[in-house]
Amino acid sequence: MPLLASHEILLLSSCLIIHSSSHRTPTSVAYCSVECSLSCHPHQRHREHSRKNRRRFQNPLPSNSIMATSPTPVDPIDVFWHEGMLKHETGTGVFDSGMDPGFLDVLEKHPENSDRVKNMLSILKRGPISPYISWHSGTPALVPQLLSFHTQEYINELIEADRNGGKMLCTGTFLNPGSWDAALLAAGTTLSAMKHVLDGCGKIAYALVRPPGHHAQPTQADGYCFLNNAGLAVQLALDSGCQKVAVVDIDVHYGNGTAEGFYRSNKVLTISLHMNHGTWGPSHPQNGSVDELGEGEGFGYNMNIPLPNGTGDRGYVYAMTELVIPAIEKFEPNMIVWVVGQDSSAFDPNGRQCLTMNGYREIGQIVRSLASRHTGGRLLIVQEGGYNVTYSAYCLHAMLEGALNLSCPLLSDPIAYYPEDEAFSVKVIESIKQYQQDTLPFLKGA
Ligand SMILES: *[C@@H]1O[C@H](CO)[C@@H](O)[C@H](O)[C@H]1NC(C)=O
Ligand SMILES: *[C@@H]1O[C@H](CO)[C@@H](O)[C@H](O)[C@H]1NC(C)=O
Ligand SMILES: *[C@@H]1O[C@H](CO)[C@@H](O)[C@H](O)[C@H]1NC(C)=O
Ligand SMILES: *[C@@H]1O[C@H](CO)[C@@H](O)[C@H](O)[C@H]1NC(C)=O
Ligand SMILES: CC(=O)N[C@H]1CO[C@H](CO)[C@@H](O)[C@@H]1O
Ligand SMILES: [Zn+2]
Repeated sequence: MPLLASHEILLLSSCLIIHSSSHRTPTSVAYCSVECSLSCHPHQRHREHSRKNRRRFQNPLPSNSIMATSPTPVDPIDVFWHEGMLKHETGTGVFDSGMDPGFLDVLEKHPENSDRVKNMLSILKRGPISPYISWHSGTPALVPQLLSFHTQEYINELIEADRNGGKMLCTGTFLNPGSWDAALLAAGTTLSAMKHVLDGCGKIAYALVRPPGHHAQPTQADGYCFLNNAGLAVQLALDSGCQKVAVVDIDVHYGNGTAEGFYRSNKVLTISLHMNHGTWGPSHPQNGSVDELGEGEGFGYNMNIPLPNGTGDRGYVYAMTELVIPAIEKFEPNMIVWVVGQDSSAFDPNGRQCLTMNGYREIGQIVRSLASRHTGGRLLIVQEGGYNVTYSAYCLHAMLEGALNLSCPLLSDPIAYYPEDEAFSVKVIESIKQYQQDTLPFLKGA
């Protein structure tokens, strides 16, 4: 059965809006500069910035293109990227093992390869969402910046592994020549994106980065991750005066590294929705189960939401509505970090969660509205996993559409979806809810 052409644009007649040509002339061409203060409050500068960009959105595509347009002009998403991150080579072998058994003629690429990110990049550059994207270049992190999350000992270990020409740090996690520079770029690019938002230069920033980060713990690498990009950004927000930061991680795997980094903190609410995969050995001792709640002052501020296989769009939206929204409302963060992996999609080789573009779009809308209510709209999005080279890009597109709160989809889903076992996931989510309400001090009586 032929699939829809990749460039095919969903045309919904109810979504065709003809813009009036009236719009305000930009009053300033200044982008963010030193004038932007490092504060945790929405900044005037942002309004000028978005007004400038609005002009472009009035007529985003050549006149021979047909597209569904948003009724109101929207603020852009500021995407931070650097092509040096493509230089992290993860090799080939049996799945992610790096092993050649000798009897296979065709060895596949490691799932965390640069192709996946090339497609994410190109769908944002050349796809129908491109008019809503504003591009920024990332820069490498400096070693002292890494010490806000990682120990000096661990960083020294990585530097030495790089100096010695590379090392497998744990199963599937290869630091090869070029990897360390890419990892520094991923961390630095995420920090730049967070700084952009903190400085009031934009509201929604997306760090399109690899190698991923959410499994990297303060003292060890894990699950294709070396440096915890999101964790470093959270720490930057705290160091810049944000009192409370919420992390919502929808990668299909438990964001154990980020959880571990803030396990004893009540300033960071880490929430992770993931497949109930359990622990996977010495590099990932955490099970991601509901009873891993944080410790000391941080008790109750790590919420794990392990979801059954095949949870799907409606199950995820139910979990967001029943568990994530009420927790964020109670916590009242000043900043939200949305940690995204498209490996929770229906077609991912590393996951079994069956989300489709529709589900990602809806989750994006929910996260956007949480940011609108609590953080003055400020949101940092950080890229993690997502290993189906085609569908991950489409799902990223849908996520960002949700975050932009576009009224109509700009792309239809090119592949069909699996049926979901909604009744089962609802039961599981209800039991997690009961458990959290009985156990988490800040949620009691919610
Ligand atoms: C994970 O679960 C196993 C089996 O139930 C248990 O032995 C182990 O202590 C758990 N790990 C953590 C970090 O809770
Ligand atoms: C999910 O899949 C895993 C691996 O295929 C299996 O071990 C587990 O029992 C499944 N869980 C549920 C709830 O179906
Ligand atoms: C999203 O768009 C809808 C419809 O245009 C609007 O009612 C809603 O307030 C918007 N939400 C946010 C968070 O901007
Ligand atoms: C991505 O999903 C499609 C559709 O199921 C499948 O044909 C393709 O093999 C998948 N690719 C990867 C890398 O998993
Ligand atoms: C909560 C939890 O499982 N923490 C573990 C995270 O990983 C580190 C390093 O292996 C362990 O020391 C923690 O106990
Ligand atoms: Zn993942």
